Amino acid sequence: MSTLRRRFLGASSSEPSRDPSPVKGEPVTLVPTTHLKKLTRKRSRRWQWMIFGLGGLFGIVIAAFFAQRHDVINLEGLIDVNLESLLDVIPAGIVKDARDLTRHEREAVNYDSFSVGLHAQSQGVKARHPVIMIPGVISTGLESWGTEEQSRQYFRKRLWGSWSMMRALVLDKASWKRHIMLDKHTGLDPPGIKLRAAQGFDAADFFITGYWIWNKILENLATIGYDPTNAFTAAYDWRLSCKNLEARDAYFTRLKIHIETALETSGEKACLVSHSMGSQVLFWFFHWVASPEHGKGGEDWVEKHVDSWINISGSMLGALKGLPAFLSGDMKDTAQLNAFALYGLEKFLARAERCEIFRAMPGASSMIPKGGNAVWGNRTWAPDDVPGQKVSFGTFINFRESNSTHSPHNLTVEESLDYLLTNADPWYQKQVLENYSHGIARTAAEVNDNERDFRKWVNPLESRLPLAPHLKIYCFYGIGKPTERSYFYREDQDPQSSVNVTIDSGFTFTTGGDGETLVDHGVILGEGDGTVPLLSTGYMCAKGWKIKRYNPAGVKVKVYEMPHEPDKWSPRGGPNTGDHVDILGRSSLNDLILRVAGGKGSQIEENFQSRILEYSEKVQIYEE
Ligand SMILES: *[C@@H]1O[C@H](CO)[C@@H](O)[C@H](O)[C@H]1NC(C)=O
Ligand SMILES: *[C@@H]1O[C@H](CO)[C@@H](O)[C@H](O)[C@H]1NC(C)=O
Ligand SMILES: *[C@@H]1O[C@H](CO)[C@@H](O)[C@H](O)[C@H]1NC(C)=O
Ligand SMILES: *[C@@H]1O[C@H](CO)[C@@H](O)[C@H](O)[C@H]1NC(C)=O
Ligand SMILES: *[C@@H]1O[C@H](CO)[C@@H](O)[C@H](O)[C@H]1NC(C)=O
Ligand SMILES: CC(=O)N[C@H]1CO[C@H](CO)[C@@H](O)[C@@H]1O
Repeated sequence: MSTLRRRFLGASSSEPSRDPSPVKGEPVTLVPTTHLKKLTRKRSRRWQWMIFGLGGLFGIVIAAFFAQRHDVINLEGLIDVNLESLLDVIPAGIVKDARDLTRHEREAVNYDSFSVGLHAQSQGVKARHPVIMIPGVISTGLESWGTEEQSRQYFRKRLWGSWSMMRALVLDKASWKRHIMLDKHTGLDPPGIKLRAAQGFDAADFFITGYWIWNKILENLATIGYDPTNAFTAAYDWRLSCKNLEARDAYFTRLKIHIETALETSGEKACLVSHSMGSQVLFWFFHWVASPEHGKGGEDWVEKHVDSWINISGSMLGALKGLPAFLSGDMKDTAQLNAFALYGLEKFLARAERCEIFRAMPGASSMIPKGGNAVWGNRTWAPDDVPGQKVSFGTFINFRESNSTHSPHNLTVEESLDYLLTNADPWYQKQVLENYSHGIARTAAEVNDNERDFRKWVNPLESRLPLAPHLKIYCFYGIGKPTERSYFYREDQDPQSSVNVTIDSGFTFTTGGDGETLVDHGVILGEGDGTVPLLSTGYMCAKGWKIKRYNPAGVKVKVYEMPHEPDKWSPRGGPNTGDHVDILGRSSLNDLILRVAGGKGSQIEENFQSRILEYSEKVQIYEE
């Protein structure tokens, strides 16, 4: 077995995994649609397009189907009735395959509904701790509440995460951009425009109708006795920085009050469930709530109010694929939810425009990788390199050849960040530097001081876990899905382009031999959940929080890794997917959540299958 293969299968298992990994003898593309192998890359893109378009379609008639919104939706009827009227905006090719898709989607949505909950219930697991869910970046819908002339047509429509978004994007791009982009200097809505996060379970149960996000978890929670009185989705406007989330929406104040009320009414501490960027928001909350200048809850607030934190696909150290988006507006089609939401962006916006939009979403900048070279490696070495690897992951941005003086040399993650900041407009530079921090605190004294500095609060390498000795943290994440780790870039020759560099997407190869590395369209693939690299999901849980200064109270941290074993027939990967987003529908993940919420988390055994422990030892962060 090649190194590459072993790596994607998880290192410690020498026997073949139940469902062979995506890497099956044939070159892997970044599009993880193994179930659609017969489709070409091009078709599968079309397919995303279709889901997107169709999802929006359902949105339009959503009211009619509200009662049966989950699972079986009568797609055929919808298509006949509505597609005609929308042909002006949807490319014709999409319509053709609609029926095909309908079938796929229905199968995909149907598997296993409620079954995990029923099984847990039969084993005596029942609702105990109030559950509060904090969704990830991009998956929360954003609604327009502006009442000025330009916004009236969008009133209470979702300009993010619905057909309205697509429609606005196609019909009036300038207006859509004006709505979605925050003011460059305040990081808040521009004058006259008002976009707010959708609220309640509806905010994140489905991204677009038929495309579930949290709905499976809701089904299973309901089966063991949860309902709106003891479960709650704390949706937020992910475009905002944490600081502005509080300033504009009093988001953290509301979250605090909600958790306090939950304790008061149920007599039980809360179980917090966060996904992806939600983990960062929650981590920030823990600092905020204890701070005498901010939440005023006191150092023991978390200890008194929170039983457990389930941290799903948490990306504390950032998602590397965010950097190219900010740097050059590049978005590889990863068939993730992101690509899904962003597909329209890719289709209708030039790279420079996308770059501009991303930069005008300060919340998303919290995903910029943290820890610098100590975590991500230098030009010749990275902690997650395997022996014999030809191109180290450490050079984050590789230039094959350099033509002009403008072109930078190869860059590490740390250097890329500098490059990004020095080349970006001053307002962006200012926003990032004034609101975030990407370094490492090497001493306990430094960590303690940082409790007073809100910029450090999304970075677990510069701030600590709450002083809550009875808090339990569960880190659940997928492994074994090829994930963007570093890039080949080239200079952008296009004189129209204001972005000087771009991913060298004409470049695909495997290095072959021992230490094989896969480069797909300019992207060097490493380990992870398809979106977030293993180092980012796993490091803090496996090692970082064992370092005293980052976890002085000794909060218990349990890791459960879930290998990516997608079903071939299911567009969403089925019950054993490890994908960053689709994992929310994974059976074992649902089962674990129910156990923790039901107060039986202590029965969960740790499960390590990747080489994260080995890699973590090589990360250059040590006890004081
Ligand atoms: C990169 O880091 C490795 C491991 O610490 C070290 O051996 C190597 O000399 C470093 N290389 C450079 C170019 O700094
Ligand atoms: C940058 O990296 C590429 C591939 O890793 C290598 O071929 C090239 O020589 C490097 N360039 C410089 C200037 O180091
Ligand atoms: C859990 O959360 C922390 C902080 O949010 C993060 O460092 C860690 O990587 C997360 N991982 C998972 C998978 O839970
Ligand atoms: C270098 O410049 C030549 C001529 O201008 C161009 O054809 C080539 O694509 C450039 N190479 C890179 C890597 O930009
Ligand atoms: C592109 O390069 C020019 C010249 O070096 C520089 O002034 C400009 O800021 C760069 N633009 C971006 C977006 O990096
Ligand atoms: C986006 C954001 O939160 N920007 C803030 C960054 O920090 C400065 C200084 O505290 C604020 O003025 C910005 O609003």
